[in-house]
Amino acid sequence: CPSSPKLPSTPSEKCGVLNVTKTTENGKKVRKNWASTWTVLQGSTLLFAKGQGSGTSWKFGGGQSKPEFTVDLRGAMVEWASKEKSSKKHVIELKTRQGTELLIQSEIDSVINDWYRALSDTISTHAWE
Ligand code: I3S
Repeated sequence: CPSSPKLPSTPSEKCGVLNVTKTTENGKKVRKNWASTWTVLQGSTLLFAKGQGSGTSWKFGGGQSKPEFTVDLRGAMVEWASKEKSSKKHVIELKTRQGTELLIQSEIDSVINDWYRALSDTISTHAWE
């Protein structure tokens, strides 16, 4: 991952472009807004940065750019989303302890399976923190 040279890298570090939408924020339902999103797993934190299409805004960690949104995976839950949650294929549902719910999707089977595994592993690793 080229993202964040300043932060220590951990074995679980992973990054890539995924389709992401919030569905709930602090326990309140919000309207879906799927966006192609640069996603980085760092320790027990998941960081998101929406792109602006040109590709130049993908990276954070260099200069002043900041992740648009971060999620604390400690105590979170991850599962495959039911058909009611989305009509898309390969959708992961992520619920945080802070009451944020996200859907994370990729058209590519292997990509989303790897993320599912990485998120599940991270959540189990940090379960008692
Ligand atoms: O769960 P929903 O309401 O069927 O989700 C769809 C909507 O968010 C839709 O946007 P509008 O709010 O403008 O109708 C999105 O374009 C769809 O992608 C959402 O459904 P999927 O099944 O793709 O998650």
